Amino acid sequence: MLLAAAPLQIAADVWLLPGFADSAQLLPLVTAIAEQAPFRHMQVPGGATMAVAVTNCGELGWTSDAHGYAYRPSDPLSGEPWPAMPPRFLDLAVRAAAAGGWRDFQPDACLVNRYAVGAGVGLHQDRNEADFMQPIVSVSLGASCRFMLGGVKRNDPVRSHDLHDGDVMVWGGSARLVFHGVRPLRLGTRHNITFRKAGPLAASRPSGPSTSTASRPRR
Ligand code: MD3
Ligand code: FE
Repeated sequence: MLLAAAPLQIAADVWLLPGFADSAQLLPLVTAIAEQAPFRHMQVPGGATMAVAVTNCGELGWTSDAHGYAYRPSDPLSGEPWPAMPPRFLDLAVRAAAAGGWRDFQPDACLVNRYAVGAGVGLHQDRNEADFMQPIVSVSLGASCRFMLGGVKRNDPVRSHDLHDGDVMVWGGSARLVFHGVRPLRLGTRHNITFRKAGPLAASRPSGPSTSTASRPRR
């Protein structure tokens, strides 16, 4: 049994769950994912290469290239589907979202970031997901980092917080589109796992009595 502190609200709709995750259980699963879908440094629009190395598991994976960002069902390096999301990952993500107050989190995408010394990510928003009603859950493993938490406008004031091994962050609602980043790592290696509901909103279904395929209007 892990000793985890009580959830801390660090901003509106942003929760920190200190020590909620167990890196000894999770890091071997990260290693197994990377054996199927290796970490790589993706290009970003404009032509630069990310300092952070990434891979994915789950139905959809976050990708970037010179043309833009996209969630894709398969790994562009291999053409194969991303590795399945380990049940322990899904369980952790759903429990963390619930601890932050989001009761129906259905992540279909899991981005795994790897930071070496000197690697960081500048202020950005996560806005390539289809449904901003769903939160994001992020799990920090390994070396501590300092992350930056801004507001919904790029020039809003930024506050810094430390994230340590096993810390989990959950944010959504009014914080879903806040700018955030990670300062370059000073020491060690850090992994971060983020869980998102990336896929499209469910198609709206007729609410009346069910109709046969034959009588359904065609489009
Ligand atoms: C966002 N990852 O993958 S998650 C990303 O640590 C990403 O690897 C970073 O940004 C990482 O898109 C940051 C940590 C985090 C923490 C609190 C937040 C992101 C946040 C609060 C609001 C919005
Ligand atoms: Fe982000």
